Amino acid sequence: MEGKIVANNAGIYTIYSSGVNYNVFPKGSLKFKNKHLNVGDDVIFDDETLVIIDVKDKKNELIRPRCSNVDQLIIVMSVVEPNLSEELIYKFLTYANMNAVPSVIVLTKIDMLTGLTKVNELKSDLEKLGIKVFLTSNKDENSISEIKKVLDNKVNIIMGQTGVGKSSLINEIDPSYSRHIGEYSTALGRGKHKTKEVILLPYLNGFIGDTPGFSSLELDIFKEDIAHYFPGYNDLYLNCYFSDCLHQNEKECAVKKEIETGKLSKSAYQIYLKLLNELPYRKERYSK
Ligand SMILES: Nc1nc2c(ncn2[C@@H]2O[C@H](COP(=O)(O)OP(=O)(O)OP(=O)(O)O)[C@@H](O)[C@H]2O)c(=O)[nH]1
Ligand SMILES: [Mg+2]
Ligand SMILES: [Zn+2]
Repeated sequence: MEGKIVANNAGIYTIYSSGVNYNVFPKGSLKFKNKHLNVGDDVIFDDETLVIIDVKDKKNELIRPRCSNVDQLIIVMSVVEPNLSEELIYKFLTYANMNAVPSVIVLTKIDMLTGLTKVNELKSDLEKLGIKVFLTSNKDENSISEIKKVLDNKVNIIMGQTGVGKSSLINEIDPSYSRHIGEYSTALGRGKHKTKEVILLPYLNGFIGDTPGFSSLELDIFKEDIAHYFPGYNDLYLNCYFSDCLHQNEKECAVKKEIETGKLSKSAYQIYLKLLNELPYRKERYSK
């Protein structure tokens, strides 16, 4: 039979197939073939002996959150607790572009913010790049129904820092998922890592993936990646004079040209420069 791995509990995989969940083990020979398994993998399994026989080729594979065959990333960020970080949003979007996975942004806890000017500016900057941005909060039925519209028939993976409200959002989409909700610790300045594992929940011919929160420092992104995959900059480097242009002070830079003519946002470029400054070189890191 064919099915999709929707959870992994200490090496026992839950496979979802035609509306039924099976708890199965991988067959020993899978390991010899050097095929590892992630949540999201499509597999062939025996529903009588309950073993996984083979794993199909992966369309893509994310390291964080660890999962395969992702159709869409739902990047969740709260406007407070933890505070909105434009840098982090652009970093997550870069990560989505690096993996060639389409993404949308969901900004949560709007109920806790007075004054939406900054948030709306960010929204409009991102929408100019064709990125959908949703502003939401618990019990805000209008925004939740707008979010639902982009989820069907896809494997949607929710990603974001701990405590931003990923599991809460999933419960708003369908309360029967009954995901455990953590709390935000003002003392720690972050959430408490309530969700520990990636799990796929069936949703309208597709899935929604709840995932553990992680810090942006855990993402392997380097200067070279940001120059190629920063939102709006994709492929522009091909028109820069230097093939390894970092779009700073190099001559005949295609990105700088678009910023001068107003095609690309100046404020996003400031974030780009900040990220570029913080991130290490991919080359240096591996030559150590
Ligand atoms: N005021 C307000 N609080 C929210 C909202 N969404 C989530 N919260 C609160 O934020 C805290 C964290 O929520 P979770 O849903 O557990 O966050 P998470 O992103 O799943 O966190 P991890 O599982 O640790 O990665 C809880 O105290 C929620 O009640 C919201 O829209 N408004
Ligand atoms: Mg959670
Ligand atoms: Zn350039």
